[in-house]
Amino acid sequence: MRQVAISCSAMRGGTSKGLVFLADDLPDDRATRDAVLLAAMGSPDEREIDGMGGSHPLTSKVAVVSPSARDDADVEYLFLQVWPDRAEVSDGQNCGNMLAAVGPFAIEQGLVPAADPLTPVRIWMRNTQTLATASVQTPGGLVRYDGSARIDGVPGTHAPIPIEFADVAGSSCGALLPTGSVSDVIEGTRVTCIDNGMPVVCIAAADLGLTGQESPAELEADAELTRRVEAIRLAAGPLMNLGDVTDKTVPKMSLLSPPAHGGAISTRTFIPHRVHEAIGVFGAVSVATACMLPGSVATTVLRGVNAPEPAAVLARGDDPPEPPDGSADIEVEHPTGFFTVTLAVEVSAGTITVSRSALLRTARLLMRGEVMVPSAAWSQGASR
Ligand code: NQM
Repeated sequence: MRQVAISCSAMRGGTSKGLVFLADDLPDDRATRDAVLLAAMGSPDEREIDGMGGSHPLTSKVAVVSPSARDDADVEYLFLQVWPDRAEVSDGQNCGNMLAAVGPFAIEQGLVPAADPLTPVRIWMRNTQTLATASVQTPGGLVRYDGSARIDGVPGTHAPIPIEFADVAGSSCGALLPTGSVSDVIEGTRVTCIDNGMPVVCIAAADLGLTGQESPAELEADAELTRRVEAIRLAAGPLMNLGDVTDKTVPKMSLLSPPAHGGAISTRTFIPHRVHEAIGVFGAVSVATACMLPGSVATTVLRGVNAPEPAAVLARGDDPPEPPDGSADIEVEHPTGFFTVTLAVEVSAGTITVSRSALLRTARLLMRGEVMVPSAAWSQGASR
């Protein structure tokens, strides 16, 4: 069987892992591109045994990077989720974890000249048409991966990659609160539907008969729970302007409970069928934002516990005496630790605008070379 070699890098981005390609190295035609990526990753097959995928949505990811013609961006990033067990490649969501790999990759590939000692890389995120700036350590003009930054869900320490977002509210659903309300009842369960970079449905774990401290494996094994969560998700999709979400990876379903380890809130997140071992980047940003919205499921869960300061500020009323800048670090607890989101909000006439969000990730180049793709993928693409 003839195989075709395609240049790519294998990279860890945050708590995810996948292949990173230059757009020019992939077929232009979308069906052919998808067939090539499925073959490269070994999908469809739960174990992805005949490819590079890691048999879990978090390790079956692809980032496609290209130079940008925009004035406000250096490079463009398209995230593609390759389903391990289904012959499907989806651009229907963004991924803030693989985003962490884009800056280092762009510098390594010569798309962005390295400064010394730090290179800011402005990244246009094509999935959500929004902008991020990642600061990559480049002492002596070389990308540095080692360092002292620790993120939960990744062993060891690495060079920090702080990432800033200007405005990601409503980037998938058209509005921060796509249903027009801070809380709704869907399928008999109170929810907050929110999109601050990722469409997320927040549910109080207690409303599903859970403590919220269950392990991902326990939650995935609970057939009645997964059925109920999926029923809420399918009903929430159209209300969040996402249409029929049966075959989509959004919205994510985040079960919230009071913090158990000194953070702001505790989470268990269906993404949407497997349960995340941590929490997605934009998933965490959206949950943290819900913590700042009076009347949301998150603030209800937090009532009486150590709610983050902005929630208390905002709860004082629609017209606070001094406009609070509302900047806060919110520690989102997840199954393997914490995810810290820095948020700045502005409140005016009772409406909330998220003016800034920031967070810390790390990334590492794992392998650079060529992925070998059976040539049959090109004819499969033509018939897709
Ligand atoms: O929410 C998992 C991940 C993600 C996506 C998912 C992500 C994000 O952890 O920005 O990073 O929710 O599908 O990589």
